[in-house]
Amino acid sequence: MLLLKPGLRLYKTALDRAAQEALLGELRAILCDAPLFRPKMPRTGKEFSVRMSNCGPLGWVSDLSGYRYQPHHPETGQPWPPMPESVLRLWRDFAESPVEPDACLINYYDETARMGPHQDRDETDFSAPILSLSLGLSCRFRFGGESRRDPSATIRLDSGDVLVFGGPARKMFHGVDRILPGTSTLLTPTGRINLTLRRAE
Ligand code: MD3
Ligand code: FE
Repeated sequence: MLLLKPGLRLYKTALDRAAQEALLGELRAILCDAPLFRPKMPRTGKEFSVRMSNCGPLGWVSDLSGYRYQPHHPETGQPWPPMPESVLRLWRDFAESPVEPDACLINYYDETARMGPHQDRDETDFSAPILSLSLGLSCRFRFGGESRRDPSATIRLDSGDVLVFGGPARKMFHGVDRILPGTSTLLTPTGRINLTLRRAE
């Protein structure tokens, strides 16, 4: 485990290649039920470059009316598929939290997608950490402080890495500067999948 700053823990290759492939099989089944959608920015309606889906009781969505957690897919109207046991196990193994996650956001990045610096503030309980798992192409991940103006640093996240954001790191600014093409053969078509496990309510 690497402590990047207070509350920010990195576990390199928390999942080995076989475990990544097994989890990917489960994610493919989830994405058949709950297809990736392209969220839009509130007010402007500008589309995200990242496509998203969710599993678990609640899913994060964004559209013209705002950001929120809701129990159904915004396009199919169906409830989100359940969180796989392997995903819950990740939380139990690494999150060091007594509460269970009720939301798992699935982000898909093609080679050109990025995510600008932002804070995650749509949850009601900030005492629970957020756990992120990276699969597929590596990325340059940027993290800073609680103010947008605070200095920031970057690290490379590779397939199988787990990051846990808790305590003083829970409200830090963070984003994905860019995807690094040619760094993984896990996904076909190529790209990066990031799972974020959260306690939304
Ligand atoms: C730090 N996703 O979905 S995961 C997001 O790689 C998001 O897809 C990025 O930021 C991705 O909101 C980064 C890492 C992450 C997730 C949540 C955080 C970092 C965080 C919440 C608080 C602080
Ligand atoms: Fe975020």
